Amino acid sequence: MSCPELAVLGGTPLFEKPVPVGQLYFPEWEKYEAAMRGIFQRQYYTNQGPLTQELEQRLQERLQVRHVICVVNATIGLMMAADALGLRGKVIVPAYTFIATAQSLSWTGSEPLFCDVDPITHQLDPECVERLLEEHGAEVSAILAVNLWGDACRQDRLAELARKYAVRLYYDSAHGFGCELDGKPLGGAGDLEVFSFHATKVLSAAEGGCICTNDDELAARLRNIRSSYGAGPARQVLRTSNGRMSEAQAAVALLSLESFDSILARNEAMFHAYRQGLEGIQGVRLLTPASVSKTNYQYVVCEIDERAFGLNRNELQQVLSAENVVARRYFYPGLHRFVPYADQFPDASARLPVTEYLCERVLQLPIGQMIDAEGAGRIAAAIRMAGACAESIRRKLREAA
Ligand code: T4K
Repeated sequence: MSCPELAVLGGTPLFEKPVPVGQLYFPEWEKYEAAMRGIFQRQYYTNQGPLTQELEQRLQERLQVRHVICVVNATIGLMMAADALGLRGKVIVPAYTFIATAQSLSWTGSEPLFCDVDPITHQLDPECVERLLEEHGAEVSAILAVNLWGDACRQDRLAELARKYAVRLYYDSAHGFGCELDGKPLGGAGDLEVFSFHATKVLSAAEGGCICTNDDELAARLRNIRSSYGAGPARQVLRTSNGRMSEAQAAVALLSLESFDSILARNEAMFHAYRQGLEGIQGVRLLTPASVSKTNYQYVVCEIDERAFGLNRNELQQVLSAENVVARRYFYPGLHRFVPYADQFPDASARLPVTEYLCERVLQLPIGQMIDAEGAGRIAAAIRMAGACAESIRRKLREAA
């Protein structure tokens, strides 16, 4: 590849159609049609139908947990979790995560207390958690940790802190389905874990998610919240909601589960193609999930160092966009800069240096159904060329602005 071949400098885009950032694995049409026919024949759409029950059973076995409670999406799952845990006051949460993590607290009446993350792994930093626990004492009722990018937090250290300071600990594992820590599937840590089965996730229900717990009482409360006192033994709860997963969602998730091993194998091949293709490019760091014993390759995450690469992250995103590669800036900005938190925590930026740093440098590259290992290699080659042609690209972008 040479400079003029880059689409931003007048070449032909690498891909004819935009390639989205992640996953979107669709089941085979014939299998989907058969599953939908079953729903039509049974005339049963939702409310713990046979497909949802089967999915919960299978997930319990796979994740080795006592209870899996399927929900309409992970955001609602996190809101239900905060209510079922009876959280009040402040909840420690990373500032570097998707907005839904903190919003689940705002919806249920507690206040996020933003914590920084580790610069190498991007996971919640236990040292920062401990500082906040010391500083805010009894005002803190829980730690909501996030297992990010197909990797995991330092769960042993977080569990120690939760015990020492007598607070709840639960996990937003939206990115974590299929990952293993020390050979054990994510899902059974803390009081509970919440997974996302959004279409952009490795396991897809189109929209969907589940809450996992080994606590029988918590599970009973969650089931009452999910269905407005519908399924399971009755429990009085503070608030009910409608977090039910439909049979159509469960059907997609069951088909996705059937292909799960081949999905991970495809992802692995793409990740290796990126690793090979990006090797040795100055100023581009590809994150390799290192805390887990098995990753799901949920995201391909790069850090761009402008000084070494020649372009900053936003400029590289524009270069890739011209190639029809929809690279994303997850997460931008840090949660402490969103309404209403920016007004509530005006000095948060100074306390969150790693979050601030990552929000300016991190870029996600496509992985999943819409691409393959060869395509990943071509994207990596375009990134290499962008670094080599940085000066001309900058000039071109300035002219276009
Ligand atoms: N916690 C964490 C740490 C999370 O990352 C998330 C969600 C949650 C909690 C909440 O989980 P859910 O309530 O969503 O179950 C996306 C996803 O929608 C979201 O699930 C994900 N994390 C977040 C990181 O990214 P957006 O708004 O940035 O992008 P979206 O979904 O519109 O699409 C991504 C790309 O895929 C686009 O380029 C368009 C393409 N696309 C998307 C869909 C849905 C398609 O081509 N076809 C499609 O059907 O949020």
